[in-house]
Amino acid sequence: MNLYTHIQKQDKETYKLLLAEEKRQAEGLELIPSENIVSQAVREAVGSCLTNKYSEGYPHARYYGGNEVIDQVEILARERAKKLFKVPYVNVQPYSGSPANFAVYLATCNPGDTVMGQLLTAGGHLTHGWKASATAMFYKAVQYGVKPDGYLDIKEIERLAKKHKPKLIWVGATAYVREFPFKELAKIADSVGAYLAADIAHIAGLVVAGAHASPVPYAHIVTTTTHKTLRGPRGGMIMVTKKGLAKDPELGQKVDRAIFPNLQGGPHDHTTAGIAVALKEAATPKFRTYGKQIVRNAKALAKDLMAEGVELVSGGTDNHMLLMKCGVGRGAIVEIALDAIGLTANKNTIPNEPSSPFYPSGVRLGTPSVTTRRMKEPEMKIIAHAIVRAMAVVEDEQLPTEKGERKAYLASVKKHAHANPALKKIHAEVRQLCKKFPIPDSFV
Ligand code: DSN
Repeated sequence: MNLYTHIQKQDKETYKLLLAEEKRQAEGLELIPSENIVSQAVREAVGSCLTNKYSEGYPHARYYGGNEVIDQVEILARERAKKLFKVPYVNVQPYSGSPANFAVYLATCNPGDTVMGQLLTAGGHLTHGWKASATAMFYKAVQYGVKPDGYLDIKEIERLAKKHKPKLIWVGATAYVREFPFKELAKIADSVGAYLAADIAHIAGLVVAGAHASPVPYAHIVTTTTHKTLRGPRGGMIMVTKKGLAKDPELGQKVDRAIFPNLQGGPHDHTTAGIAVALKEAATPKFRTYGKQIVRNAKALAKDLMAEGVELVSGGTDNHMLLMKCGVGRGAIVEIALDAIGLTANKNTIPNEPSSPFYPSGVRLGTPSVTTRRMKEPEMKIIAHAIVRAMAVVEDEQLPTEKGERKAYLASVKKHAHANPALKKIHAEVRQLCKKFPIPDSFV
């Protein structure tokens, strides 16, 4: 089905690019754990006439006229989110996860206040206080890490919290393979009077499906993106819990103000409609089965990879993601080899990273997208075997110690990988697998 008939007629260049990306997505497998594939229903919402509207403000309190329908769309998305996550207050306007998180700082802290979050190189997110993020420029960020076994170091978090008395503590990450200990973190936050904000961007769909514990009973605020395991459009949400409202009855209004007018302008109403549609999908029994299968697939992939000799951070996974240890600074080399066989993954730091965030030593894999394509455990075995064989092809490649040589070296690895006969053969097998599991357009 050609979804782009008008673009085809009036803009050949963009049309060609869209078709190329459709082909890339159909003929390869996305193993980046933060990516997913939305339903046609979500795409229709995002491509709808709602993109034409400005609606600064909130339902029934807008700065522009003509928002009667938009109000209903926003209320629908909010109500669905409230019911699904069991929270009393939701803001669905954040453009994505980073502004959602920044709004939490604005709602709970003053510039210069101390905050705590998981270190980026130990799996945390930029916006949890990493030095290159605005969050560390405007707030005094204390960072915590993980133990050698890959689990959060609760004792260290408690020691740091007692020492630094942060106003806000983050729990949540972008590269953490274990279940988040929300209860323990809440105990620590409560003991120092800090707000606990849970960033569940990665695991929101698992939480909804009952495949991961919910932070809602423990955190004051919960943020998420809507496009990862939740399988919605690119966007964000901020939820205030009952516990949050008990700590500060005005927290909801503070969050709203932080998003608009403090941080953002008009909301992306077409995205809000897409979020509403995705939340309806996520409330179905089918989605519960889907979320659980994501985790089963990740565990299967972990087991199959380890059986073939791959070393994983923390020796496995509890969620949708795994982190392969690839050797010092070799993450990019393995990413290139996987790319050459049609598997898209991303190089990533590993705990106690021996190299650097630019040239890290791991590769992050995830199963949300392949599970959306209805793959199960037998397919994870095929994917694991493909990964292991691709890694073997590049096993002698080493990142140059001389920093100035690295870029050219990786470009040459890429060129050779795409011409390598062994990798070409595996790529053909991956294409066959993709044909058997096409991208579905509906999930309900
Ligand atoms: N970019 C997201 C991820 O890949 O995890 C985090 O923001």
